[in-house]
Amino acid sequence: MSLIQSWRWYGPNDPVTLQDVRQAGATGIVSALHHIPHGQVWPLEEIQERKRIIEAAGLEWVVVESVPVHEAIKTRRTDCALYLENYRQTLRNLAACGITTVCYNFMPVLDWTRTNLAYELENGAKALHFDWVDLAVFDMFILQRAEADKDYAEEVVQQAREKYRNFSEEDLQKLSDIILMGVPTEGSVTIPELLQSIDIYKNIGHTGLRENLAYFLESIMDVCEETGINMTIHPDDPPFAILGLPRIATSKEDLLDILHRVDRPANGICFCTGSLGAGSHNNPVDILKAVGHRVYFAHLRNVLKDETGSFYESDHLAGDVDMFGVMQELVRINEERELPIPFRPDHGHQMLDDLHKVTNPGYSAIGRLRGLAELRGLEMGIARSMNQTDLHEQRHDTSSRH
Ligand code: DNO
Repeated sequence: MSLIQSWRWYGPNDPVTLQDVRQAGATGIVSALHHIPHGQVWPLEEIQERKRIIEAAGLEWVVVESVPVHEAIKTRRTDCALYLENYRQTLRNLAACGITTVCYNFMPVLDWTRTNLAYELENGAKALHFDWVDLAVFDMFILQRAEADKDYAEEVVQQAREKYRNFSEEDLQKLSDIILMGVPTEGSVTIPELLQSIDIYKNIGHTGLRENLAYFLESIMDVCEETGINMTIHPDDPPFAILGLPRIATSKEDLLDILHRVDRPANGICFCTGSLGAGSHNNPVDILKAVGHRVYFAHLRNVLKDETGSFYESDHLAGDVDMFGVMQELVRINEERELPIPFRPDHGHQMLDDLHKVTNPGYSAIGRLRGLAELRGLEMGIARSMNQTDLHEQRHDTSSRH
């Protein structure tokens, strides 16, 4: 049984069509009802309609990414009960349609964060980039967060000051738009909103956020267990505290803490090699070995870090993440499962013909097609050689018994 080769599809408005996805060779779709405002119940009919479209194209909707967790829940605001009830209802509706793997994240306010969405590589392709100096420019001079400079290395602060001096209004606006943008289609936050949230999270802190996550999980576990849903938390991207906001899914310790606090099979992980791999404190293969029993979904991509910890998204098989090691472990875990684990090539370079198109950052077709093809080949090679080794060992066993 192979892994389910999947593809994130943003829905009927995605410039990449389901036919394109089929040509890329994926069989599973990862999708969400992005048009429904955070916190509202996803109506059964709309889920059915999305499923119908996906199936009409000969594909299967295997994972929901994401059912967003409303800020009221993350911050455990006084009105959070309402949002928890809505979340529970959305899960019931999804399960009624047979979709039982749900991805979510617990990152405060912002989802994934980059400072450049079109970082040009030597070969002319474009990648997503995270640069500490640019983040410091944003934090110190645009956001003007109190004592922001204390959170960066001395050289980063120096370089940020210098860069700021040379930045035009337009450069600043561009940087700000990129950082404030979460997932395309889910809208951006404004500077005043972000500052306000930073204050709220200051009071919650790291410990409080961990407790709020456990409270969220405990509040939905009965629905998950009744309906067969597995929740998968996406690691924080990047995997460190930024802009003074706490982060609680950044490392092996964090993930183990999440699994132990709510120690139920439905409390699972979306194993994202790129998010975890961006932290020099992380070894993705080692992490997968520790939490693999609860991994129900995987995002596979690679990153290359420099000495300051800034990074860009590199080719899927070439970077700091040992993709061979990850795939080997994933194939091994999958062998023991009744239901295969879906993985998707997470992000891809904007390349070839896509350079002339307007695409969702990270989600153009051709770069992901390349990633999927490489990962699929890697999977096949590993699975075959594992089976051959098994066969060889079996033969060896029987012949030695004679
Ligand atoms: C970025 C994605 C994230 C992810 C969410 C999951 O491309 O990996 O946006 O979908 O964080 O909730």
